[in-house]
Amino acid sequence: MQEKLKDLVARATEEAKSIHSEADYLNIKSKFLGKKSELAEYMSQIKFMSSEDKKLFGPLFNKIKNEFEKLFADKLEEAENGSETLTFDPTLPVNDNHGSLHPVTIVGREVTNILKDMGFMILSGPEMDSEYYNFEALNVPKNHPARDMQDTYWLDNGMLLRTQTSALQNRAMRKYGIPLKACAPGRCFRNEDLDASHENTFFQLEGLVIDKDISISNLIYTMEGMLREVFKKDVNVRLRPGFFPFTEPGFELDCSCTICDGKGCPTCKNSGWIELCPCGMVHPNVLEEGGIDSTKYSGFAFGLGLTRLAMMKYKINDIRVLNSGDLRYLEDFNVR
Ligand code: FA5
Repeated sequence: MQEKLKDLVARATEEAKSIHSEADYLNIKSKFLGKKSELAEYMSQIKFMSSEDKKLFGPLFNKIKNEFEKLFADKLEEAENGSETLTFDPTLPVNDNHGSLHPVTIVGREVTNILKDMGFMILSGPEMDSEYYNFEALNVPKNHPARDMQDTYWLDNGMLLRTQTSALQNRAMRKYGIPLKACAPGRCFRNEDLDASHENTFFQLEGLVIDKDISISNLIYTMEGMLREVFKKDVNVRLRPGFFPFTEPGFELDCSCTICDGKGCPTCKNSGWIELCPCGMVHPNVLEEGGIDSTKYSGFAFGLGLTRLAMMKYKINDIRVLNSGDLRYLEDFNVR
């Protein structure tokens, strides 16, 4: 009976939304409260109930009846006053389905907490940004071929959707100066051909450390410490030279593919490795553009692919499911 009543309340609440005139009101009132209504039918059964059920359902029937009367009358009043609004209905049955955090959110929080413990402050920047911050301040002038490395979504207003969280570097330098130890997780956008490891919308986490005597050893130490904490074990990583106009030298840090244990699969394009965290020493031009004397200070930066990290950590073999909105899939990550 309780289930039937819950269902009845849900239907009445839904139908009450369609009361726009007195005629609607009378029809719906008759349907849910009239002599031949479902509620009237349930109420007529009370005489056959045990005394225990009578105690339970008697007051419940009356409560529902009164609430229906009020609900329908309120809806009519709203319609007549022209002030129809969507209202929260406290009589609706509680929905047991609860949400869970997205795997990228879980990993993003983990990494930022690890970096926070290492003394990094956490920043965030705009997703719509200017050409200056996304490219020029990063030593990538107009017509520089490196712009082709990241297919950009240009907007009608002359701005762009940031292709990398590195767009935050110049702002961070200008705003906080040195010593600087900051990280910035955020969404990036690229007009990519999609495949198992490429999305057009994905998350990165930028890291930036600038001070006196910062060296490649500091960079490697930080990367290793961070990844060990994330995976909770030593992970197989390799560092190889990489080109980024805003680093000198620059590196690609790859992680052994956890989907195939490094044997080769479609996710890692049969290489056994996933490009995870490019990094390098901040280029002197970038420091100068940020108002920092490159003869006195040095720094390192990294751009961790957070979406790819979530894939590696949770052994997700296709990046596209992460943006698919398929709740059955996301329910596996039952973390709130
Ligand atoms: C960059 O975006 C640089 N800004 C990173 C950097 C920062 C280098 C600081 C040096 C110093 P790259 O284009 O390789 O580099 O992207 C960085 C990471 O983002 C990749 O390793 C990958 O993990 C992730 N990534 C890039 N494109 C995509 C994509 N289409 N889908 C999913 N993840 C991506």
